Amino acid sequence: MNTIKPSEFTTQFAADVFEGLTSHPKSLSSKYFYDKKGDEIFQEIMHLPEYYLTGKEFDILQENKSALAEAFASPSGFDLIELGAGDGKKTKILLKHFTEKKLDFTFVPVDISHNVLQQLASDLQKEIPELKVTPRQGMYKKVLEQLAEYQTRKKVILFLGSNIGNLPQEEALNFLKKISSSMAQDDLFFMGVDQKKNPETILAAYNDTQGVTAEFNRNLLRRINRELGANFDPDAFIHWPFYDPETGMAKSYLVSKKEQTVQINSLNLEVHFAAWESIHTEISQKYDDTSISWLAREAGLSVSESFSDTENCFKNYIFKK
Ligand code: AVJ
Repeated sequence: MNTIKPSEFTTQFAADVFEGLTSHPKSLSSKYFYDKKGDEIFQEIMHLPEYYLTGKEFDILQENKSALAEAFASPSGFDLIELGAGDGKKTKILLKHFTEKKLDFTFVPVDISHNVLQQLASDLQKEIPELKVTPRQGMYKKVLEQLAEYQTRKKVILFLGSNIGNLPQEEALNFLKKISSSMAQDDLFFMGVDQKKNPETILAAYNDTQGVTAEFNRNLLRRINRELGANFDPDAFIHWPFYDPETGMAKSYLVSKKEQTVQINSLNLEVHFAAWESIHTEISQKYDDTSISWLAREAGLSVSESFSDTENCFKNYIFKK
């Protein structure tokens, strides 16, 4: 039936979808959630009452902006490099405060999407005209390597929103090692991490009552329909998130409500689903101080300061070498 070899696929997306849906158990990567439609749904998620992460981190930044200004500032100035800048809503708290305090710094938003960067740069130009912005388009890894080479002054790397949670432990560690190796002695890494907490609270964040997160998950099937000419019926799959308090792992699945076969034309592939067969789509790992310190140590970093809300719902850590 399939005459196309994975190595012949024209995009990474096509190759990964083929790989994921011909594996047992089936899986798809959450990094493919974020097409144009997915970006929009994620914006909606960030405003949901159940999705506490965004609001908590916003409050932590607001509450601690002076302490952060103090920790980041340097006599010869610094570059504030944000990985996965998005719309910069949370970062603007810091950018505004640092600008008011007349800190000498340049904001370097890094994103894979040209559009996102363009939008952000023009937004910032309007909102904070005095701010120096130097966007960098590309993959984090590449950009980090380039920045390490051309470095002339202190770097502060931001990675907000608990995006680290989407990486399985080994990849999270490799990511931190990559960060660490791009850092010079005085550089800092500032990361937001969702914390272990009441399992009910975590589960609700990934299973909102309006079904927005369910649509976010199903959008992956719609994207495969759009981009790879498939005929998934998204409503034939249920959104199934669950949280394991032992590992701190929130996992999301799409579960086939019935036995069915789906055609993916561009992959020349037929995918068979048994009734109640799953596709694993996302990990949102929750951490605590112990697991974060361990990861940091393994990566050659240490926690120099941490900031949290009163319930330790979410934490932002400053790491140094
Ligand atoms: C953007 C990766 C932090 O895992 O909480 C939100 C993505 N998925 N709802 C998360 C997401 C379902 C989010 N991150």
